[in-house]
Amino acid sequence: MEMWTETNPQELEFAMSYTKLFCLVSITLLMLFNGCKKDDPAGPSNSAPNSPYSPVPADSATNQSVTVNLSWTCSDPDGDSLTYDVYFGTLSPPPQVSSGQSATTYNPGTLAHSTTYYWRIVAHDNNDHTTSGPVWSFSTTSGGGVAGMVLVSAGPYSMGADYQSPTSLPIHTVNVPAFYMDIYEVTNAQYKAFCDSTSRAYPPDPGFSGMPDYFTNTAYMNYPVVNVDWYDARAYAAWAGKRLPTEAEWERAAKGNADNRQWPWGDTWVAANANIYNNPADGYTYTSPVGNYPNGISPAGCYDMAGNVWEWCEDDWHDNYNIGGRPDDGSAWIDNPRGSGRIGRGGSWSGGSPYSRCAGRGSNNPSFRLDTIGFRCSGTP
Ligand SMILES: [Ca+2]
Ligand SMILES: [Ca+2]
Ligand SMILES: [Ca+2]
Repeated sequence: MEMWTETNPQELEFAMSYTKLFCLVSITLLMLFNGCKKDDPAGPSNSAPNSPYSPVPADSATNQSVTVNLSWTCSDPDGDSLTYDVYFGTLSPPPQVSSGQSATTYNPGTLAHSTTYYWRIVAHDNNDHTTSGPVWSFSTTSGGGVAGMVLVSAGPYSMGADYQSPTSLPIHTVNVPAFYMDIYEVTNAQYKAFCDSTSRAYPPDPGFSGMPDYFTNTAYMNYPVVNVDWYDARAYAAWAGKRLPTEAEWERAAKGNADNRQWPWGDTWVAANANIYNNPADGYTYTSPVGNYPNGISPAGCYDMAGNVWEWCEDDWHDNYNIGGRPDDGSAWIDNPRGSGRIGRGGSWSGGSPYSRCAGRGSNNPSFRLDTIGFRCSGTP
């Protein structure tokens, strides 16, 4: 019987291991069960919301309207009600712009043309779970033309006026083809980009009291550039892929073609609509930021066509419109050889309201730099 009582060491070891494993699994299961009970005494578990999807505009979409509304879709595996935080802007990642909204749409207001925007949605369920969606992007249309410009329609209008000095006579019909016009006067920031990329000299400081380093100070980057001569203005326009407006284009963009109005907004002077001299209602002693007077906008949609800074045009100066050789097709009136004066339009911060009228005309030597003269550009479609 020795054989029977003899113990096989391998069998013993296996039996002991099996017992150990059984105990271990039992203890683990017990711990897990107790753990669940401890963490979620209320009952069924909660799942986080699904990631927001189906963005409108679609991710990476181009040529989107500047008035586009954002929308998206989202759901929760448990059917919980959801709220959303919206992040939106031109930076990536974008900053938060809305918090805890229940709507799956967001209106970002009117956007800029030719700009890329980034956005992201964070979904919250009503059980404190959060899911962040990816960063989406889209870009806006150029406006059917050129960024920062309006397309002025073709057609006849009455150029000149009898309310102004004889230099604006006679009133005559001009047939201007469609053209683009800058919405704003050219700013310090825009002109500085041109100088920096072409090694052109910065304009002299105008010395406006209380406005140090007018051209380079970031506080004035959205103010109109001044102290640029006609050649500077022309060079900038060419660099920007544009050109200087003709005198006929400038006046058409300022007063429209429906009536021969005196100012861009109508026939009555409104002190709060334009930056001129000795006019407390406009709020500025020297120049003002471009686009500062929305009620002074022209029928074409251009700002500051009355006052702020005089604006160079392409044409040579002529004392009135009776002189032979006047073009009536909207082109620039240019002498051969070129004359000694160039046209300026719209008056400035340094002149009275009569000078800011749409048909008013000024002349300066093309090489003069003055703290009252800037410009805007036009373009051919
Ligand atoms: Ca949930
Ligand atoms: Ca003023
Ligand atoms: Ca102006």
